[in-house]
Amino acid sequence: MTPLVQAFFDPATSTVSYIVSDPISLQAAIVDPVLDFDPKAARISTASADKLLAQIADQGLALTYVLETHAHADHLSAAELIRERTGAKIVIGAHITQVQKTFGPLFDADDVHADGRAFDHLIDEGQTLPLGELNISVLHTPGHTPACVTYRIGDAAFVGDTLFMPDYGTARADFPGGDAAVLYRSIRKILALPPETRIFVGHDYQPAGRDPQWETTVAAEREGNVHVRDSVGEAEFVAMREARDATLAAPTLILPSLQVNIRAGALPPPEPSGRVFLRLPVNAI
Ligand SMILES: N[C@@H](CCC(=O)N[C@@H](CS)C(=O)NCC(=O)O)C(=O)O
Ligand SMILES: [Fe+2]
Repeated sequence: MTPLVQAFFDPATSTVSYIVSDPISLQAAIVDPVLDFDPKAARISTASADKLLAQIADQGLALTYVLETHAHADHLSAAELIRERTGAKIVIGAHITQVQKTFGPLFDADDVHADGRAFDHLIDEGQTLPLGELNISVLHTPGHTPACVTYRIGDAAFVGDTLFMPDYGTARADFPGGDAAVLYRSIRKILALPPETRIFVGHDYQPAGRDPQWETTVAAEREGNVHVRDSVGEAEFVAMREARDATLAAPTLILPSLQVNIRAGALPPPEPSGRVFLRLPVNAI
């Protein structure tokens, strides 16, 4: 029950996207694809998504799903682009409705319905989807955002922004709907999986300038994660996380990202002129 996992690191946002496939049936899913965005020129490009799709085509894989671990606040999602190009279905945690409810009004995004209809499958803990001979199962792992999920496929777990590599620690918990204690409990749930479970993280911020890394195990995280190794209790974690979050600036792309990602990676509808705008609400976050 071992899927093939191929990782793609985006240095601009430190995001790791994945192609995960069943070696028998060649059914594949993409996890957390990036839509490239240059904020200086408000220019979108598709090099990162093109690379994923070229790899899928080269390897003769059949893409069935785009799996979103959460509504990202630091990069735009290429889910909609990939759905348009391939017909793949977009999957996200069911609590995305809460995130849409928070951020739709912030952007006066009247086209965003807070019922998740922009996505194809809203999934929650305990639900599964088939991936060839393998199963995609879901853990609800909130804390970084209310809708964060972890996807388990065979011996692999795609944990999004919960824990990162052992030498970096964990995700921030200060976005709207985030909660450090809730994050701690979600991480403990992940770390209760079998110790040999392969963990694939959603970002790597390359501590001390080391090369990017994205794969570890439950055992290695329990033994050595600098924020949540087994000896760290909830109160200690929450104090550390809240103190650290108080020092963090907003992600560079938070405003462009959220308004696109609550639309499953679609841009806002065009204005009567035909031009498409992203909105920057002033003093709103
Ligand atoms: N400097 C980055 C920060 C992005 C960021 O805040 N990332 C979130 C995940 S979406 C996080 O958990 N960061 C942990 C940290 O910065 O310690 C940016 O501007 O994009
Ligand atoms: Fe995130």
